[in-house]
Amino acid sequence: MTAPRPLRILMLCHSFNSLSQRLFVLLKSLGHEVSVELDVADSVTEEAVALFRPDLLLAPFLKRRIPASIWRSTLCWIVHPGPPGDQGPSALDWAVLDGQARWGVTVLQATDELDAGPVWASAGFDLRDTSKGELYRHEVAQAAQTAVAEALQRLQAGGLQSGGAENGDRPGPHAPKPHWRALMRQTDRAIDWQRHSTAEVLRRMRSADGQPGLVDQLFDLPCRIWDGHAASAELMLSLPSAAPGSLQAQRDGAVLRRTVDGGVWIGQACLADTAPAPAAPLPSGSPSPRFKLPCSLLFSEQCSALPTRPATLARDPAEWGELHYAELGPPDALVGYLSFDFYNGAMSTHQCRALLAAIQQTNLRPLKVLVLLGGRDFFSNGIHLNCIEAAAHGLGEDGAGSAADASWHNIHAMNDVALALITTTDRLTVSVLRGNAGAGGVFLALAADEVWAHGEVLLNPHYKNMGNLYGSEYWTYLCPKRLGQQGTEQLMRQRLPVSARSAEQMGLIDRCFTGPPSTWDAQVTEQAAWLAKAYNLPERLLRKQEQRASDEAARPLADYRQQELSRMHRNFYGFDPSYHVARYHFVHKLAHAWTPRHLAIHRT
Ligand code: COA
Ligand code: THG
Repeated sequence: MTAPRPLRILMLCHSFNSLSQRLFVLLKSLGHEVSVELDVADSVTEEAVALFRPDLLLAPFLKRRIPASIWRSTLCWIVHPGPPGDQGPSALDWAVLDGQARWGVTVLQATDELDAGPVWASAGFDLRDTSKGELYRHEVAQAAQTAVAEALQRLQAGGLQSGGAENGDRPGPHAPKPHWRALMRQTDRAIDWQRHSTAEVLRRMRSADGQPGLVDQLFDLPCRIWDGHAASAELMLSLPSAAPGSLQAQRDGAVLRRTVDGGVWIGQACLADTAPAPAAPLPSGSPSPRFKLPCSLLFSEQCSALPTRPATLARDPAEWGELHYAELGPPDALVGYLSFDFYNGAMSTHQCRALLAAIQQTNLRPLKVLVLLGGRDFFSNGIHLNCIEAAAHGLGEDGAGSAADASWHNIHAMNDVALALITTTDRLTVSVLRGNAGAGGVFLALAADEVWAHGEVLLNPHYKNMGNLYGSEYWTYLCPKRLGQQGTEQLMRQRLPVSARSAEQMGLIDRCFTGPPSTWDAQVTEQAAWLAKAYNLPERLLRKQEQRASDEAARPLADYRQQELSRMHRNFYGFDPSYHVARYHFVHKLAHAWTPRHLAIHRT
């Protein structure tokens, strides 16, 4: 049997989000020629189809209707985050809110009726009790890859003779019963604090994760909220009794709100368009922010009256907190595990400083190996663009008076974390990417001796997409060590997502776990324990110390930092406003006006 001919595939997306990127790297790894067009306007999509003449148009994340002028002449597939038969724009939201036990992803053909076309393939998964965003980036992405790969096999097995739906519908393997579910409204998931249990509140919040968030009130101001976590029973017992709905404490940027049977930590909020400014001392002229922020930053004035209830580092993981530390293994082969589960992987100045303090605390422990686990959902996405943007609204961390100052503080704080890792030479350090990493978050990972990744992780190891940012985190030291100068330049120039597997192949990371996802955590502990008790560990550490000393003699780390930061200073404070414009667009989620040329290869 001859290998099927590669296809020309045009991806049409509302934005080039994590699911689109996962399918992009899958299609490229299968040898197809892939171009991307963002869904700006029908006429622009028609132009893209005319230019690229794709065999297939694939829509992994599309909110608008594909016009008949396109789906009648070109085979178009929709990746729908629901099982066969499920239809509508809020598929995952409903699945989470309804507490479904199993869910799925369907590849269906676009026709006139939304989500009702022939099914080409589907894949199912068990629905974990977690947020929509996390499901979307893990289970949904995984099932989407399986279903798209299967649909492509069917397409290639049947040849390309039948194009659009009109020249011969090809019914899928199943004939699902259609079930339309309308757009979820805020009233469908509204919280009644006088009535709903903690579990009920969390389910409602989790159904709204990412977008659109859940409409509620904090400090009597209408807002949308995200990032809910159950408070422990011990903590609730330690607090004065209060009516359900009362705000009682703060921790790690979150506020604690009492429910009828416990409490919920609320991490993030965004003021409703109708809400007045949250705090009196906003500098005159600065509009109040209308984007997602940590609650304690958005409501800093109100939060000053709430007691802070910090979580200790090494504690029962059931007690929620962003940072967590645990040790495993015998005293002579002790492994420390430090996780930093920051919402969306974004790391503000405060969060970087807290992480640095935690790393310094672990330095006092007699460890052989320190494992940096990042967060469950993301390893890290670098500096916190929303917190930086907040400075332009008079809400900068530490009183940063401008977004440029806030960016400057944040990158210094990130660099301090990277520096602490690079200069830890009395033990081995390992970064474990359990979720995606982007920009500075990738290079932070490279500051460890070894970098391992879960099999389905996606990396975006470049900075330029954020208004041509130069980048720091010692990338000019760390990346050439792994890829050489040429490889580094190519990676930075390409600005494309990279799968963990290809990152391993190119030498950017050391190990990518295979096998079922349920085994990855166990593989991490097994491998880390093995490193810690390896007979040659003392020699390895000696070599590491010698290498660091000779690197330092050749060119001090301070020099790398200074060179990178001089370029970043220009990005933050210079004449070219590209970074500030790009960040503004990103944080405010403004619609794309065009597709970046490095994605739309049909336009180059
Ligand atoms: N600083 C601050 N924020 C950062 C950041 C940084 N350095 N890096 C990333 N982020 C944020 C992004 O702004 C985004 O914010 P959000 O929580 O407001 O969405 C978040 O991290 C995740 O990044 P992104 O890549 O944009 O999204 P995703 O693809 O990983 O996540 C969902 C997707 C589920 C969260 C969300 O986009 C969604 O609801 N999608 C719906 C999909 C769907 O059901 N479609 C049906 C039609 S077919
Ligand atoms: N056929 C065609 N185009 C499509 C799909 C299709 N485009 C993408 C679409 N499937 C993905 N699924 C949906 C399903 C429903 C809705 C949007 C995308 C939807 N939208 C409402 C609207 O646009 O008015 C309301 C949504 C809103 O208000 O945000 O119902 O199968 N040709």
